[in-house]
Amino acid sequence: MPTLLLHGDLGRPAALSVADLRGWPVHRAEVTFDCATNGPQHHVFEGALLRDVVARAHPDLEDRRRKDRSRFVLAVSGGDGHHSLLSWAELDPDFCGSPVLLATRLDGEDLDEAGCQLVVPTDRCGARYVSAVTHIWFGALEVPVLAGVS
Ligand SMILES: Nc1nc2c(c(=O)[nH]1)N[C@H]1C(S)=C(S)[C@@H](COP(=O)(O)O)O[C@H]1N2
Ligand SMILES: [Mo]
Repeated sequence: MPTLLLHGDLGRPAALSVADLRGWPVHRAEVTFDCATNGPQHHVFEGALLRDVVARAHPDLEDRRRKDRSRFVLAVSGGDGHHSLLSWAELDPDFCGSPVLLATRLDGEDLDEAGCQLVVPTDRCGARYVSAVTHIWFGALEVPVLAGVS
């Protein structure tokens, strides 16, 4: 069964199957997104809120001011090498509070065989609806300190 690896600046990184993702409250999203090649797509997704899944992995966000939380990002990878980025602020209720899902069901069919799918209901286009998610990296933007550059 496919699993996704949730890793990065987390106290408790996790390998999660689609069945594991059913351990969070289920949210539903009925969405229409545009695909550059196939036109408008209409789907019903059910699954866990990505922010709930990340919260249980002990992200390095505790006691951080909003301003300090605003530099965290999530990189979501599909098994075929398709990658998309989200900012933590998109998910954080103090900012956009977008109900981004890790879907366990698509149009009434379980995704256990295929792997979970990222659902960004606020997106107009389908590019970030990453299917067969294998990795999610969570972490903060760091500015490199380069010797000799000021
Ligand atoms: N893993 C993976 N997910 C992906 C893509 C991809 O190439 N690989 N394409 C994206 C794009 S561009 C669109 S429009 C939607 C299409 O979703 P659909 O096939 O369910 O209509 O999937 C998205 N998710
Ligand atoms: Mo697309």
